[in-house]
Amino acid sequence: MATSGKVIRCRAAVAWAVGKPLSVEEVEVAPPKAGEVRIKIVAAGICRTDDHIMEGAFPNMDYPVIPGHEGAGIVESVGEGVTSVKPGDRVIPLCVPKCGECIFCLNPEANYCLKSHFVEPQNLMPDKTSRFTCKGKQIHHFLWISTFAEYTVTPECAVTKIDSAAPLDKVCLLGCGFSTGYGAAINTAKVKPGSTCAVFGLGGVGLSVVMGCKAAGASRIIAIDVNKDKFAKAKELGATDCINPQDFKKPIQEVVTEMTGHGVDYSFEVIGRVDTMTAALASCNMNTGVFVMVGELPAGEVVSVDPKLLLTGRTWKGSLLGGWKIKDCIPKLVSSYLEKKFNSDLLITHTLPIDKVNEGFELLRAGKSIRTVLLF
Ligand code: CND
Ligand code: ZN
Ligand code: ZN
Repeated sequence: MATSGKVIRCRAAVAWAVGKPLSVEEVEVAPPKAGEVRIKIVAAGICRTDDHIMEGAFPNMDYPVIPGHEGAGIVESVGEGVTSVKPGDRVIPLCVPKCGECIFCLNPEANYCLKSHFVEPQNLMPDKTSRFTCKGKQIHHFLWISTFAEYTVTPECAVTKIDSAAPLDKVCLLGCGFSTGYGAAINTAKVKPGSTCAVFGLGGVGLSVVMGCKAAGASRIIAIDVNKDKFAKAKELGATDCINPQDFKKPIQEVVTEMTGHGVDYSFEVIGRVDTMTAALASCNMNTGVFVMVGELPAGEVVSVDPKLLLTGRTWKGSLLGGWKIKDCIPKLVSSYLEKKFNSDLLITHTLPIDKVNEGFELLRAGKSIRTVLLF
């Protein structure tokens, strides 16, 4: 391509400091170095995790930074030695990479590679430099993929090729929200047919958990949110009961336990709060109940629990990116999307140009959107 090997000037949403709205700027994006890929991002979804950056709640974050970890695009150019993608390929950047060599990449049961952010911060490329500059300043990467940029650079291990027929403005959700929620039910909880589930939080990720529980054959799916405007969509996607904790005097875990006799088989927290994590844990049955934590607590916050809750047999699990081995699984999920095995389009409530990125975050905070897709 004509731009190959050159610096590209383009738009990106930059978080200059904690507590400031994003600012859409012209940035310079350097060509990919060896082992790296430069991607023209076509569409990016807004996930709550990006909001944590602006709040200063995301662990190990350096500023200024370009957020965004859900997106889809087309490879513009590749650095030396890159073999798995070539210019023109449609791709999804991966917020959990696959180095392919670490003990967890080699373990079929694990998906969190040792090159991932919580192990080794990904604010810079693996060679500890950045490909982004703006107004003469170095701008940091986020999770190695920074999808809120018209062009971004990722290591090859953080990008995967998808079917060229995939509509990028739709399958961008498979980069995080949909895959995270759907996989939490299918891979992490391993929901069984005929079982009962409770899902706390009905945002883009929580509603994807509802879809996963339904696809796995759950007979009862209790959807819980303080925003009753989320209930219609939850029912459409498979929830059998929708409840608002604010409508009850007693704690919501008691309500769920009474509704089901002894608590659900599987509970999920998809909000990122201490109180709802404890409530979700206590909502699954004391013997075989499985609680899956998907929501992310602000950096430094801790949950304290009565160990008796676990002593009787409950299991507390965490799930990142739905437990998928993401480099291999995303292309398969895209194929399933194209075969209409699930309809993640139902999660997209708004589409905005990148210049209106802050409007997208306001819609999310106000509980008016599920997923907003930003278009470049
Ligand atoms: P979003 O903000 O869209 O959804 C959260 C939902 O929770 C909203 O519908 C709220 O109304 C609801 N809610 C808020 N407070 C309460 C409460 N006290 N009781 C009941 N419901 C409440 O967020 P999202 O769906 O984009 O993300 C959800 C969480 O998942 C968030 O913590 C995000 O950081 C995390 C996440 C995890 C992962 C992963 O890999 N584990 C990946 N991406 C995002
Ligand atoms: Zn690895
Ligand atoms: Zn996310």
